[in-house]
Amino acid sequence: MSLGEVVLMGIIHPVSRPFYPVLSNDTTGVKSVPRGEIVMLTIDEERFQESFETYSAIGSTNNNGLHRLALTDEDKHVRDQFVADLESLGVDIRIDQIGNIFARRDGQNQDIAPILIGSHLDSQPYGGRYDGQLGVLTALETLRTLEDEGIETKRPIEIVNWTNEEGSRFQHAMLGSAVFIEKTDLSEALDLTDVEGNRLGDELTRIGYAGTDAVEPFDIHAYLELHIEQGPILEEHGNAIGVVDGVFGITWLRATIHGETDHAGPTPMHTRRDAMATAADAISEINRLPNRLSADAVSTVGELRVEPDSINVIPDVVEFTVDLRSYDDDVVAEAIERTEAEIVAACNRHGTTYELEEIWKTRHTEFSPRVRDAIADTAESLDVTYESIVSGAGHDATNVNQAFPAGMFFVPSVDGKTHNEAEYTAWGDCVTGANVYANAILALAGR
Ligand code: HGY
Ligand code: MN
Ligand code: MN
Repeated sequence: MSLGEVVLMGIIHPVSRPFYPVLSNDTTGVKSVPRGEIVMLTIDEERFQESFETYSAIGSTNNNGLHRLALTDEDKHVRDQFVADLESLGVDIRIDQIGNIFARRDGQNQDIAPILIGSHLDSQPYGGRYDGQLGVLTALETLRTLEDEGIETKRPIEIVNWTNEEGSRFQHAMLGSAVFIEKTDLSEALDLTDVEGNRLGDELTRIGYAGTDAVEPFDIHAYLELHIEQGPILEEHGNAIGVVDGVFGITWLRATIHGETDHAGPTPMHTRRDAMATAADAISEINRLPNRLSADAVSTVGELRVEPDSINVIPDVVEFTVDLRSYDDDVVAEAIERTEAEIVAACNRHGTTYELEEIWKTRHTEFSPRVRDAIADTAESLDVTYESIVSGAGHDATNVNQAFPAGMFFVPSVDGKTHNEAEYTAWGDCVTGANVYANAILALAGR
């Protein structure tokens, strides 16, 4: 029975007053819900806010952001907090070999595929408090609310914190979920190193999250992730949530330009083989590329490394990364070709050479209509305004959707700001999102 039917049959509480579960007076402790009665869950706002503040204090920066790179001590501390919260819920916790933390809340029928809920707790170097964290805490609050109401859903519910969603310290992004669906090889992932040469597998061991559970995709009935929009649309349109149709395709490249060191003084300009001047030319052209490709195409050069990095030496090696995205995979393919053409042209001008490596590629994804409908039906039954939206940011749901029916919805980001300590979502929007999420999970899990 889809939520739509249940909404028609059930009692719908006007959103103006707090809605509360309509439960039978069954005294067995686990209250069962009479057939045909719709149960509208209301999360515990105080507890939700308290958790948000507790988690935000772990790895917090002076500007109210988060510095919680994957597998650092800060990530360990927030993982420990998450595990402690799961333990007090009495759910069955598992940690897999890439450090994904799962926990399972039993359903009436243990043999049918669970609903998977969650997001990520790692952050960008100077990121915001909502990216990823809000999704994990919304999922945690959903389990807590189901517990409060003594609701035993038909399906089991699994909650997850994915390892290294951001891909900032260890490239590539959405790593834990990619290993989970066997898109990225576990041993390759464990051998990834950060700029200081720390190996991912060793860091998992160091922080105590090198799980022993095999990384293998268990059957999932539906995955639902709540995330901040990380863009300006919902705020501009005044809608409370964005039901995500799909996510951009993304490709990450690493370019290395080779020139020749020489003295900054006596070396005439026309004899130089300047790797920095080459990179500068190429980067400014790469930045102009998207306008010539499509309305949604974007390109970003986020990392730059220079050798020998000395003020009076012409650089001989310059390395930079390129992040290319569009909802149209052909546009991304075109952007890759044109990026390489710009690098070749710049090398020809400066007498330098280059290497270009593809670090990561993920095609665009379109989410499950069934999950999208469950979100939209729930928003309608709660009288919450919503619109369809596409995500330029990558998410773990992209990977899960390649193996199981997945979906996402967004809550607004003030000024669209994100990957920035100023990232902010009004608390009322967080609570609205959490109520929609809890009820959509209840609808998907059935009772
Ligand atoms: O790269 C992304 O879009 C995400 O923040 N990992
Ligand atoms: Mn995120
Ligand atoms: Mn992010």
